[in-house]
Amino acid sequence: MLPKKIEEALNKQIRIEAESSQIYLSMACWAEVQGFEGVAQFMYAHSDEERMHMLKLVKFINERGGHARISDLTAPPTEFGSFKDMFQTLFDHEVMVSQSINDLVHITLEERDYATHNFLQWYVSEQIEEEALARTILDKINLIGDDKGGLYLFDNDVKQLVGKAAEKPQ
Ligand code: OFO
Repeated sequence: MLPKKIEEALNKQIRIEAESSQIYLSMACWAEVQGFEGVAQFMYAHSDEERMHMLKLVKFINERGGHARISDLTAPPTEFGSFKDMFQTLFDHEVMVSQSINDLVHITLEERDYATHNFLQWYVSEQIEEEALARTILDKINLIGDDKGGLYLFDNDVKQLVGKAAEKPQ
């Protein structure tokens, strides 16, 4: 049985994952209308991943006798300034998600809910990867600056990352 406190905390995380999915979907649209196909593909794929993170939580809560609650969401921005700003936003967002997962893990220890603690380890590893990926992309874009040719190559580069992410076990 899922302790009430854990159920509530996991439901908050459902909302965070759903909002992450919406933010990356909005980033995909912003990149796509500017003709940056690689970045758009990367963001569409990332948005799908976040939805999968959300669904994993939904199933876990319901299977353990809780009730996953689907709530309203805060609308994401629709403009992101520059690619550098956008990837900085992505990185900062992932750092916030990692903090939220850490807080959740902490609550499971307080409540002695070792099943949920074990379940959350997948998210802990996932966040290490996501932060590392966002950092790599940010480093690249900081090197390029506003150089148009560089951004074109960057867009192609990011496309390769979509294929690699698809090979990852879920
Ligand atoms: Fe990108 O974060 Fe989900 O967990």
